[in-house]
Amino acid sequence: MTLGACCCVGVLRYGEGDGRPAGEHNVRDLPPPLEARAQDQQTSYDGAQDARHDLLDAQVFRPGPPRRLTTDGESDQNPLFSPSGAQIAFSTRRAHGSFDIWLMDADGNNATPLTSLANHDAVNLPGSAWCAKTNRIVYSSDASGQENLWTIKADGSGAKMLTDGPSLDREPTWSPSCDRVVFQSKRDDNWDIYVIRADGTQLRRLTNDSAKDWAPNWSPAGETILFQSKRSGRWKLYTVAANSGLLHQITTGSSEDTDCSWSRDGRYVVYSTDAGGNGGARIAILDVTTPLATPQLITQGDDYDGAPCWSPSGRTIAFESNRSGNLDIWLVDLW
Ligand SMILES: [Ca+2]
Ligand SMILES: [Ca+2]
Repeated sequence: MTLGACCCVGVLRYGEGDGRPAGEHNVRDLPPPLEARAQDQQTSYDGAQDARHDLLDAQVFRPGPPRRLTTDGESDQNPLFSPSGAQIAFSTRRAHGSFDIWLMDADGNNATPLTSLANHDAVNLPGSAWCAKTNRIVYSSDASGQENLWTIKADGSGAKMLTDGPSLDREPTWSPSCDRVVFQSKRDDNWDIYVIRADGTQLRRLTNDSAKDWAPNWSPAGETILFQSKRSGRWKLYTVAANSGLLHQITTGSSEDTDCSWSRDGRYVVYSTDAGGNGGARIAILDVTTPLATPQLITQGDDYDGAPCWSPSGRTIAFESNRSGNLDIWLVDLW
């Protein structure tokens, strides 16, 4: 696919399809026997956070009906709450054929372009891509002719390129103090997770696996980075410690789990999953601080819901959905 083509499933990525396999929907695994789980704990993932299966039976939240926030005929994707919660940034092709980042009020009013790159793309990730301290949004763009990381102030001024060179750098988010950016890059011929300081120095590779590692989001609670990886054969969620590189698998089972980001207190992870329906994908929430916790579906139905982002107040999830017939930004209140 050419640059600028949208996969329309999963977090928006130009140039590459989501890879979600057909015919694997409506599959809900039972958890493996206790013996098998004990073995898994030793070999593949964090025993303290065991049992991230497709059970979907947690009852922590009481979500209301989803509310549609945008109605434009073009694709509106990747909602990103401002630090105050008053605005939402998103990626859209409204202005011209390429993607730009737009801002709107949290009620959907006053949508205006933040970037305006005819013939080039600018794409933000949901989650921790908008820094409260500097009011800068970090994003990926091919404005220089190559796919690099950029930052821009939320008033549209001061766009700066953070990485350069021919490597593919995508899907950046800030560390909690905004002194570092975590992102996915193919600079070593393989999609892995990297960290770089906000001044463009001290690039570090965090993962090194032949499978795709995508869409990292930095925990607001500390030095843990959440991402999605296909290293088990399906998209599953993992965390990696920013300092030690220690890896934990967060979700297991037969579902495809993507588009992960954090609640503002770092207790919950919100993500998109094809578990719990007859196709499409739904929004799920998982408590990653409680052993044996199971996910809870926050949206229902067989449409596609993806790219969720938690509001700063904690009450609302913004997400992209095709339930209206094309991709729009939707909200769901958790109580
Ligand atoms: Ca990899
Ligand atoms: Ca739309």
